[in-house]
Amino acid sequence: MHKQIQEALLIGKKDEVEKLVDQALASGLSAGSILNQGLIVGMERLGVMFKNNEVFIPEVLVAARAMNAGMAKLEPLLIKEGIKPKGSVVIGTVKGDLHDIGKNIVAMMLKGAGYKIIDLGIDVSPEKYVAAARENRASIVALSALLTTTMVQMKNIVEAVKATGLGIPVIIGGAPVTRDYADQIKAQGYAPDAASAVEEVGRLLTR
Ligand code: B1M
Repeated sequence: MHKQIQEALLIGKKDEVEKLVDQALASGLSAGSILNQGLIVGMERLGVMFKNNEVFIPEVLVAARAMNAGMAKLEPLLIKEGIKPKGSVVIGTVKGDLHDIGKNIVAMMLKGAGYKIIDLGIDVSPEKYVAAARENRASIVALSALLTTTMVQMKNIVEAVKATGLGIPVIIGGAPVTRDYADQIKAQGYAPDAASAVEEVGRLLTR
């Protein structure tokens, strides 16, 4: 059943994922096992395929929609089962920047990997990141920028998060962003794509 859920997710069959999740629950599988061995493994497989250029943005978006549909069915049960998220991620596109497709994919992949996502959307000020990080006791703050003119905002946010003294790491990414730039502005994490972002967040939170 888990395998069938993964396969339906990989081809973005939202209705099929919903139907299979219902069937899996009816057959007595726990919401936690459906999440971890079905949906999350499916999303991990998709992440690898995306990284290897075997699937592209449109496929990722439809799979993400299917993942969300499956998650929506499981969410109330997971809360009842007491499955704790791996950590909470405050994510957004930096101030002045309206590009959100990549950020949404990163958020979706992280959600698929079991993190709680607090998505602040686009054009997010340093103050807003910091307030959301405090309010949600964030494990990590994730910044996306697509413009060379807005990636400079990342430095302000890294500094603002550091100034809270909460010790929350910051991960950055987006087309113009590089590992060198992350080092330069002292961001703890960097990832070139969504699948690597999941790996990098995992690495930063188990340090
Ligand atoms: Co804009 N735009 N755009 N645009 N746009 C680019 C980025 C540009 C490269 C196009 C070009 O000139 N060739 C260029 C930037 C040049 C530069 O600064 N280097 C550009 C420009 C100039 C502009 C405007 C200034 C144009 C204008 O108005 N004159 C304007 C700026 C608006 C603003 O933000 N203030 C503008 C506007 C727009 C639209 C609104 C029309 C639209 C955005 C719609 C939306 O996002 N909802 C748009 C789009 C679609 C693009 C292109 C065509 C595609 C971007 C995209 O979604 N890619 C883009 C050209 C291009 O990239 N080929 C372009 C797909 C997406 C999945 O990839 O976002 O890179 P990406 O995300 C990847 C990775 O980067 C990474 O993972 C993702 C998945 O693998 N990643 C992270 C992203 N965030 C991450 C965070 C992480 C880790 C990894 O950790 C937290």
